[in-house]
Amino acid sequence: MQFESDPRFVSRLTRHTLAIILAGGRGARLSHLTDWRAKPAVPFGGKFRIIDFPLSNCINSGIRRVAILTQYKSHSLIRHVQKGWGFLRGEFSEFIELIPAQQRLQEAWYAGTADAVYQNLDIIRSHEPDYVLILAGDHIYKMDYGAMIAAHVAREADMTVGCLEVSLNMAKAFGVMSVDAEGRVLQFNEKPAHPQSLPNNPDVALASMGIYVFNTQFLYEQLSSDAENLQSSHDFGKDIIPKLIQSCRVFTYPFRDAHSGQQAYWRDVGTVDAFWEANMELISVAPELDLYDKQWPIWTYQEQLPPAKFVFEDEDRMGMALDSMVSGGCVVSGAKIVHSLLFSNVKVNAYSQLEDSVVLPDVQIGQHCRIRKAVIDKGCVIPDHTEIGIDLVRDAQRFDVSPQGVVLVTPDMFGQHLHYHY
Ligand code: ADQ
Ligand code: ADP
Repeated sequence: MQFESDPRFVSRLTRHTLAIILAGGRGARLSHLTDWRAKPAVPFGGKFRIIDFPLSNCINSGIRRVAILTQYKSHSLIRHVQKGWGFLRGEFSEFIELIPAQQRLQEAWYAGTADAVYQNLDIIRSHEPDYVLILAGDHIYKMDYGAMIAAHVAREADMTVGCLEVSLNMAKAFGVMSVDAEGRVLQFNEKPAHPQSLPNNPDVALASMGIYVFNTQFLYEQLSSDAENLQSSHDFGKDIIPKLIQSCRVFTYPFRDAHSGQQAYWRDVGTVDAFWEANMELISVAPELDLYDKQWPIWTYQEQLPPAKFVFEDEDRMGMALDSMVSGGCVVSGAKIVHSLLFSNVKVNAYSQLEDSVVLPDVQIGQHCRIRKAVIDKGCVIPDHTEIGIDLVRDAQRFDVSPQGVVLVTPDMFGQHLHYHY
């Protein structure tokens, strides 16, 4: 095998790969969390934004040429990437480049995901990569893309699709595949009404992660031919892959943990419930997603902030946090935080109680507030005596209550859209 005869095999592949992160989608199911920002810019895990995960995966995998395609409400995404991800060295041909939709080939914004890549083919060409790795900007996972590209090359594939096993009832939201014994894709159905299960397990389907490795020349040919097809919606899942599998070598790459061989952690925090749950999971004793792993650090932009502070005012006002994660710049003054995740710069004032909640950066919570099972968006100023998550019927009149009873509160709901922090 090439791996054994040439120990530099994988690093040579990653060095000749250009990653393209599709970061233009709104993520409408995240409700008001994506009213003013693209889904990849949504804060996650106390100090990150979702895009930090695919970006960190690229850097940790040795892929140092990355283009980020943006479209929907990209201001805070662009600002974050510019502030936090400018450390690569142009002299070594390393870059993380932001490419907004700009009607470069036609007088239209990006149509589907394939069109977003097609409209930038000349930029891709100018970098002369051997492989193009197409990624979604909106999933939480830690993955070594080098192993996926190596598998692609070892099988002499034209295209490789990262895949996961998902339960059959979830599969409707994915591209669903069937494969032969070697993992070659035989069928691909984008978001099928009746997903096909695995032959050996009727409860499970093989789903696309929406991440792809292409041989560069092959990608040019496919996108150019798709662009001429007036019937096409120019989407990888809907148009390109189903057509390719007839005549080309398209393989799956199962995303497994390198040590255990089990399916690895991967979350699409696409709904308020999933977002709340994935953040809450991080608080548990040994979460599946290890943010403390020095082998695979997640990078981000972070403000220089003082340590979190817990102020004991008197016996009735003991500032404390139990079973929680609290980021820098927070001040919990005579308030009680239980099983919650506070992002940077959150201030919680006396006699307030917070439980099972996720509080995004720059939030101020007044005195005597009771907050349960909530997601509080960045920049909210919560007035004294506010109750959230106690009476869901009343909450539904002014906030957003999810199917599983998570209350989402944004600055707009308090008429506070001018309180913006930079
Ligand atoms: P979806 O997630 O539904 O399915 P889509 O909405 O096209 O696919 O988004 C894919 C990625 O592209 C996201 O990161 C999104 O932000 C971005 N994006 C969408 N439109 C864009 C545009 N016009 N410009 C730039 N970026 C854009 C896909 C696959 C499925 C697979 C799932 C896995 O189509 O087959 O199962 O991902 O989540
Ligand atoms: P993030 O919370 O992702 O950091 P920002 O606070 O920077 O986002 O907001 C993202 C963008 O949306 C900014 O350009 C901001 O001015 C704009 N924005 C946010 N809320 C509103 C609003 N209510 N009305 C108009 N623009 C808004």
